[in-house]
Amino acid sequence: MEVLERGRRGHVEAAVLKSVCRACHGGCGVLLHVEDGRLTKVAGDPDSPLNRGRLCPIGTRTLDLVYHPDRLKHPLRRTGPRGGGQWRRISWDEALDEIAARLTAIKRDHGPEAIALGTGTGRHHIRWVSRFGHALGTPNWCEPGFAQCFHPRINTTLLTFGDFPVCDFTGEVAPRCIVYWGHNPVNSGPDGETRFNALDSLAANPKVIVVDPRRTRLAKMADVWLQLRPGTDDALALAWLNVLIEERLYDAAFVAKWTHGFDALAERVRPHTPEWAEPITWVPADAIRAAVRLYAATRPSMMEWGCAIEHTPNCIQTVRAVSMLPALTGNVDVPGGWVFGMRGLGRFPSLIENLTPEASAKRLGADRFKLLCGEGADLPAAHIPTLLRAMREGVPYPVKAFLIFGNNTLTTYGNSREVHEALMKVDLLVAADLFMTPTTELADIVLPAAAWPELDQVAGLPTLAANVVLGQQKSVQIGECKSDEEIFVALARRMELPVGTEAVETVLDQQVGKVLGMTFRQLTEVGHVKVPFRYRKYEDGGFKTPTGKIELYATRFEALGYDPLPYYEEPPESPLSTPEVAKDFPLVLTTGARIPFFFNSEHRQLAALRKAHPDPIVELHPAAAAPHGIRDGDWVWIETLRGRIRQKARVTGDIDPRVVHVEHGWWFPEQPGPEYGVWTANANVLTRNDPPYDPAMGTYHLRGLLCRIARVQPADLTAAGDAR
Ligand SMILES: Nc1nc2c(c(=O)[nH]1)N[C@H]1C(S)=C(S)[C@@H](COP(=O)(O)OP(=O)(O)OC[C@H]3O[C@@H](n4cnc5c(=O)[nH]c(N)nc54)[C@H](O)[C@@H]3O)O[C@H]1N2
Ligand SMILES: Nc1nc2c(c(=O)[nH]1)N[C@H]1C(S)=C(S)[C@@H](COP(=O)(O)OP(=O)(O)OC[C@H]3O[C@@H](n4cnc5c(=O)[nH]c(N)nc54)[C@H](O)[C@@H]3O)O[C@H]1N2
Ligand code: SF4
Ligand SMILES: [Mo]
Repeated sequence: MEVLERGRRGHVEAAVLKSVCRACHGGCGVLLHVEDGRLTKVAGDPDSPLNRGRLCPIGTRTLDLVYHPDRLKHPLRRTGPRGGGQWRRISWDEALDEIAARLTAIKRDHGPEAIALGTGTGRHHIRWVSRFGHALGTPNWCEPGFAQCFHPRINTTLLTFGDFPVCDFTGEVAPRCIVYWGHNPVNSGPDGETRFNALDSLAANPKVIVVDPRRTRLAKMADVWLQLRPGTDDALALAWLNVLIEERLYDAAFVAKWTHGFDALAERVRPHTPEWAEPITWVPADAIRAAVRLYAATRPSMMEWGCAIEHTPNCIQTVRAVSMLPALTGNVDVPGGWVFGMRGLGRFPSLIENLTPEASAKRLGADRFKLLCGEGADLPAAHIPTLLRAMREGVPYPVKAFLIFGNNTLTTYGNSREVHEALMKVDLLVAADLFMTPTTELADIVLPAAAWPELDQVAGLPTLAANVVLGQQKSVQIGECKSDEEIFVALARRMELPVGTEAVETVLDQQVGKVLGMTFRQLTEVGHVKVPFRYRKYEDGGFKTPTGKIELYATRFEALGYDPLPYYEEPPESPLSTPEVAKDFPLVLTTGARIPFFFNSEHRQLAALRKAHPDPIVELHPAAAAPHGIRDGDWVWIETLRGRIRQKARVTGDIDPRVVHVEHGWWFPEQPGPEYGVWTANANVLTRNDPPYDPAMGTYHLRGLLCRIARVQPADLTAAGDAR
């Protein structure tokens, strides 16, 4: 069926529209069926090379999301005290006028940097948040994943490989070996790939190596599973490099021709034998050797790396060390290995040129974390703990306004209690979201955001490499919801900003037109475009680095003042670095392994998904559970130096007896607002956001902390388990 006519607000009355699911980082092609102005079915697009007609549990429940009765449908203004849960419906004009007027006043009285913007991971509008910030003149925007998710991998590889590598799942040759390093794409895709491509690659029966403290489904089918102590990936990766080099298992011809600094790296990793790594990582030296030998002997191979390696304060050097494994084995830009994409989508007009050098220098954290906030960053962002301090204490200067476009700050930033304190301090808090959350409840003005089937966008997948470009199109209008992109344009126009006032479609046309030579609407008609692909692009003119080679010894790191070679650093809170804390908190805590039914803090209100996973689950070994009388299904207190939460026990032999895993993102939409139980089971009550941080990226510590456990007694439950 063709789209006959779009309604005044861009929606359609009846059609089957090609689009792309963005309920997670996105990428699955979909068919949106619309009848009488209502979305009636969302199906996987059989023509999409990224999912071939399939959808995951979350994508499958799209109608439940779009038509959920609790969706925010019109702007709201707080009437009582902040967090008091009293609201009044207002019009968009009133909401935008008030926000525009207050932002203009803050800008005038305190400078544009006193306005900060926040958003969530990989959202359709993520780049529009920084664009709006740059149009406003503020360098301060942030996203909880920037310092600890994906961007450490992006910024590191851009500086040392000259490009960002992704796994070649849609290419000419299937991988013969896949390493899943702190990554579980069976549950978590997509994050640089799509989950269906990742699953399909297993059909060719590759050798599988898993680096994970938990025996996941992938670990169960692995040829080698390395069950490491959380937070010690740097030590383990250095030991891999040691074995590759000492046993001469690397690709000598590739290394000689295409890498820089091999001898310095060899010297650096010489002491880091598997025997050195064993007591640190808890992985037997023999198992490390077996993994490296299998990896080196089986090509082509893919390195599937995940955010687990980015959740410690030695994030960048961990990423560096792991990235060298494909480099030393020549698995770069080859069929079935790591590849550099063709950049099918034009560079996003971020308007960063609107910031003067003086304004950029004020970005919170820019003086310290150059890969996150400064000249080493692909898209610089503010350092979250520094920003929160500016909100709380006015140091180094006050941040007066925080505008959140799609982030449940109280659940996904480290150390939720401090976050709460900061949010309570700002003069103006605005939140755009699909639902009321414990975070939007603290706002002054809440804006109803359009969900992904209700808006126009483009997506380039695999992320950044963009070999497939997909068009996402508005199908229906829900209440008075507006897309975040439209909100930015409306605010920019109202504030009469010098830039950032073009219509959304004009910007999409620019992005699509430059590279694909078509308009955005033409892209949505075809659904997706596959960009012609080439391997071994470095053979024409080398890698895009100062030396033209993959920089094992990173000259640009050195120029920025960081160690050009990877090193090990014990996490700041661990059995080895803080043995005195370990006396009271003897177990190692890791958080946040992904669940297929929820995306971070989302989807807890969708009944079908919640039924599949009703409670937050803490995983612990029978040997850890027994001394506390904890049995499978019991509620368990998990406590760190920051606070305590409770989750329900899964007592399992699939985790090390010394390790506990808790799920992240939990709140309970069914419980009374304004808190919705956010202090009960939220992993970030346990985590920390204080120094030390990664010196280049400012990363704080989410995995590999210290905790203790206890069985929740029936009397505790009546006390509601409040963590505050
Ligand atoms: N369904 C769904 N999909 C998602 C998300 C979601 O919430 N739900 N979130 C999205 C986001 S934001 C991201 S970043 C990705 C994350 O997805 P992934 O990168 O796959 O990361 P996780 O699932 O958090 O963790 C992967 C594995 O790391 C293990 N692990 C825990 N601690 C450590 C450690 O210290 N070292 C190592 N090597 N492994 C460790 C965990 O046991 C887990 O099995 O998923 C994205 N996709
Ligand atoms: N302890 C611990 N903490 C973690 C992690 C961990 O593993 N452990 N993982 C970290 C990582 S890797 C990441 S990336 C972050 C993720 O953090 P975020 O990506 O910020 O995820 P959420 O906080 O769930 O925020 C998403 C919010 O956006 C809303 N939303 C959905 N679609 C839209 C939209 O189109 N527009 C608007 N305006 N709102 C929308 C949702 O309703 C939800 O409230 O969490 C980090 N926090
Ligand atoms: S994997 Fe992501 S993009 Fe694909 S259907 Fe699920 S939520 Fe949508
Ligand atoms: Mo993430």
